[in-house]
Amino acid sequence: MTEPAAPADLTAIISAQARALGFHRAAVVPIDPPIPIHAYEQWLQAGHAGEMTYLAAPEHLACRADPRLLLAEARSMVVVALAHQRSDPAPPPGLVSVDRLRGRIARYARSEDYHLVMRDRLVLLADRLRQALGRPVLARSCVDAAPVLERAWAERAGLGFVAKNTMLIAPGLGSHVMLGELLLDLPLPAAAEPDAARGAKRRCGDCRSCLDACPTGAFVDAYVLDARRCISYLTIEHRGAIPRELRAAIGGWIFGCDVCQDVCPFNAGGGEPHDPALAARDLDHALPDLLELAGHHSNQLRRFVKRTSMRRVTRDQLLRNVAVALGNSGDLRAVAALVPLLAHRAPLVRSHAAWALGRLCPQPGARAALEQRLAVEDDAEVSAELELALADAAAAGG
Ligand code: B12
Ligand code: SF4
Ligand code: SF4
Repeated sequence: MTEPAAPADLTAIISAQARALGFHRAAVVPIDPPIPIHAYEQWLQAGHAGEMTYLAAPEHLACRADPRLLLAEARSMVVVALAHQRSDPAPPPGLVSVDRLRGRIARYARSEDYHLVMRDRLVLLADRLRQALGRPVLARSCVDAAPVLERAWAERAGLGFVAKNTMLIAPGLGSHVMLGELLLDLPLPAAAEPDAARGAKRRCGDCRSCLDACPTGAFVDAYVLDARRCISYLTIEHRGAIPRELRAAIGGWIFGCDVCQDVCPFNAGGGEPHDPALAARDLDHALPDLLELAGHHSNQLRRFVKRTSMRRVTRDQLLRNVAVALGNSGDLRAVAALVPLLAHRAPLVRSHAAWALGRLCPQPGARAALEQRLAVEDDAEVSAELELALADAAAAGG
């Protein structure tokens, strides 16, 4: 039986146990005073949250303003960071290069779902604390979905700094880290020298690479993102039709986007190794084959997203995204994969397949397929997309 730890040692114990559980960074921060939410409220008022209306629900706002509403007894918070893969795999022999018919999935979503991985480890961390203290400890784990201002708390805890692309950058790890928290009823002092705070004072300086590189121009300003234009929002959170004027800029992304991180100098170089649990599941998740995905039936798509963060999208959304990426491929082979999607049961999929075929005209077959579908289509919005696609095709000489 181990001796119960003195409270003064707890911060060190937490840090050591978090490391033992695989977290790359961990730091403790008192929960009082809470972080002001006016920047967050301004962001909501400007409409930047788009359809993510849950972010503005009164109870959600109240919790963000004071995490004690998530756990009344909470006195402190452990903030953890877990690094996911930051590079793409080399194409295997036979797949000469990453061709245009390979889509792109944000790196955090190619692996086992980080929500599950981090939640399980935070629960274990709480158990180990109970053991160390030899008494019950009230704890609540939060990963992404809970109404916590995760980046701002991570910054206050000393894990890193919030950068112009709004990402939390942890020195030595870059921004390819996922965040989680453990609320505790223990009155822990903030670490005198928070884990990994070294270099946290380095900021963006004059750099603005991410702001300039964003394909859809989603940054209103440094530190302010209009989610409605962000590819991550458009491919994941947005349920309906993707605004036509943004589709071409989405390129090959079918779930999320990493562009504003890829251009960041803080992400250059190898960095510390990622957690093995957050490595890409296989080649199909690292370099998804768009033709194959477009032909998948429901069960295959369900298997593809199973236990990954991609569970968040419906199969229709995923096919919508695949259709857009195929339309952007400029590759003749995409036509044969898109034509069957014109007859898909979901109008959302049919309309995006129409747009994609319009972009691929004058490839053989694309125009004829659009005309045939228009003759039988009974959904007004899909018919309108078919007509626009035919007009695009005519303008392009198809
Ligand atoms: C909604 C949401 C989104 C939205 C909106 C993103 C956004 N920038 O606001 C969309 C769908 C677009 C999105 C996209 C992504 N997301 Co997201 N998302 C969230 C979520 C659920 C809430 C974020 C939020 O509240 N946004 C509103 C803004 C106003 O708040 P904020 O970004 O936290 O900003 C704070 C600071 O920037 C600070 N601040 C504001 N102005 C200024 C100015 C200065 C000078 C400073 C220093 C600070 C500062 O105050 C703000 C409020 O306190 C969080 C999880 C969570 N519970 O927090 C994950 C989260 C932010 N997302 C995450 C990730 C990984 C992503 C993507 C990289 C996924 C991808 N690859 O596609 C992209 C990145 C896009 C980007 N550049 O932000 C991670 C970020 C990890 C990290 N290292 O920062 C989080 C923390 C999830 C997690 N648990 O790990 N996301
Ligand atoms: S994730 Fe992509 S679309 Fe969103 S802000 Fe970053 S670069 Fe722009
Ligand atoms: S690309 Fe430059 S401006 Fe953007 S987050 Fe990185 S350092 Fe900051």
